Amino acid sequence: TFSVFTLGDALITFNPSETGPLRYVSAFTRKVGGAELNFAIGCARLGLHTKWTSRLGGDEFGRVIYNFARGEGVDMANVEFVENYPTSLNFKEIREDGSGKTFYYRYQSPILTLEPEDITEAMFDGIDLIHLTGVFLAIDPKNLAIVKRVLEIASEKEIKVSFDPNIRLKLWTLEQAKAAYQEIFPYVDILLTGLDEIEMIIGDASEAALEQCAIDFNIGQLVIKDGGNGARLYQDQTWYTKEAFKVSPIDTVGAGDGFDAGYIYAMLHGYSPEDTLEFANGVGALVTTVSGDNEGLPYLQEVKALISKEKIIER
Ligand code: KDG
Repeated sequence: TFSVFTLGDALITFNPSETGPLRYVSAFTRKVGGAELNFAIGCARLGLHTKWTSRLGGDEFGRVIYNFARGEGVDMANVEFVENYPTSLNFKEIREDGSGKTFYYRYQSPILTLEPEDITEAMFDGIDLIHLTGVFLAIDPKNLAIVKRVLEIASEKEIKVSFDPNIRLKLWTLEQAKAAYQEIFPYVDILLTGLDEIEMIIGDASEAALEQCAIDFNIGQLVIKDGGNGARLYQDQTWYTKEAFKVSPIDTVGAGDGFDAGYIYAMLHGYSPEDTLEFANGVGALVTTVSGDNEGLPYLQEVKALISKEKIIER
């Protein structure tokens, strides 16, 4: 079994009971979210050993997140509770097509208590891949130092690094995001980015500009996610493309994290570039068919069934 490491904040996510403007929604379902935790759950469901590093509120909601993640089989050895830092909340608005808006109540997140010294070499024993995202960086300027410490250990131990910019302009400005990415990209082996995101970051999403970005930052695998239009990969001076699966989305939040988990699973297992993209597309598509940020993350058999169009016996 391959082992992956990720690090990030989690929130209680409130999914609306109906679509449309949040101001008219009066009932919500309490769920769990957080980009890196979604990724961790995705990896665990596919069968990877997944270590998540985080800090949770020492409150009832912190326990909900802990028990949920542990129940999904995520390795919680690096997760601690902190008192007097209430768990952050995220209220979602969802439109008819499954897309939506995010309303954060995230002021003093428990993960602000994580320090660079808390990152030890021993945490990375046996780790095959480290996955980081821009959400963690966006939460606090200090988190760049933590990420740099992780990247230092990654280069020392020659562990592959994947990164998803996950731009959240409700948490920081594009200028702040770009400055941080400039520092991170040179250490990234696999960049998993939305097409709109990379366009915001480098100002141009033409193939020539993307190829230049991969060269400038020495990114071995540049993966471009484009939702319902499929995904592309630039690797060894070659472009690979794979169309998306046709599904009826009801909640698209978390699809990108699922794609990342699928990509990393397939890549670690030596799938070809096209098969890796197809597997990742499959995971992303399945996430959108279930309400919640991570509930739709599939088990291995479910992705395989989608890809091979094999019928799962249901009754
Ligand atoms: O990628 C999905 C995440 O955005 C969601 O689960 C909540 O972590 C979150 C965030 O900060 O937006």
